[in-house]
Amino acid sequence: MIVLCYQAGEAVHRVIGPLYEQLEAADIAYELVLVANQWPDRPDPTGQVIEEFAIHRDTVRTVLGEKQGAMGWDMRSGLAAARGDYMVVMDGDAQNPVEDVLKMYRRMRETGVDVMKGRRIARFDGPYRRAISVVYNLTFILLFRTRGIWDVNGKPKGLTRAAYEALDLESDDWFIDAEILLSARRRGLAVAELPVVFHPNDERASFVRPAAILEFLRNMARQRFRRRS
Ligand SMILES: Nc1nc2c(ncn2[C@@H]2O[C@H](COP(=O)(O)OP(=O)(O)OP(=O)(O)O)[C@@H](O)[C@H]2O)c(=O)[nH]1
Ligand SMILES: [Mg+2]
Repeated sequence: MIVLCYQAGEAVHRVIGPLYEQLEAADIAYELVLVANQWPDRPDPTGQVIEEFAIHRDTVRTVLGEKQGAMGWDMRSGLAAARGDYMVVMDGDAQNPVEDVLKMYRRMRETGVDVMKGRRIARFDGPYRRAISVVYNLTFILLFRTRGIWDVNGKPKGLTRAAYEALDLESDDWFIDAEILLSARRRGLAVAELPVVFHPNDERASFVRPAAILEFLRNMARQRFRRRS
């Protein structure tokens, strides 16, 4: 189980505390990988917070490198550090209910799918974010013909180890979510969705600003062009 903790600070306890308790109670062999890579010029206290959490818990490990990319980089560094047969990634900002991690793991085992993603059926992060998401997902379906898949960026994201190895992910930014789905489809892997609820971020404003939207558009165009050539 991998939690992306970048810039979460003390608030990360709201996620890793309950998640650890649930994993301990679940009677499964697990490890919890907490990722808080950081930029050298941007202090982030989260590294220390998760180190203190991990130090007394054998099943908890930290990934605390120097950041060389955005969310995709962090997700890839967490996946690379994880050793389990199933990997489930979630954000450390408490927007997803913690219990969805175990729910996804169990659903993956029951159904035998290779890749699973959260699909936000109820989201409370505001009309602006919802609108951006709808436009993004419609554009995505039109460009890539991914009918049946909605909410590309929904988390948690679950991968079997075999799927992770086959996907050979390379995105360093937000496009990693799209890359997982497109790459899985290209390889004929089974992808399924888990309906989830998405809460507002109480700690900070959305990171999805105009620059992020431009980055999404650039990525989609690049990927689409690559597929054609
Ligand atoms: N924004 C951002 N998030 C990062 C980065 N690296 C890792 N992350 C992780 O990515 C996760 C998702 O980012 P969020 O900005 O919360 O994404 P979101 O919830 O889809 O969108 P907003 O809540 O609208 O910002 C966070 O929990 C971070 O831990 C980074 O460089 N930038
Ligand atoms: Mg968030």
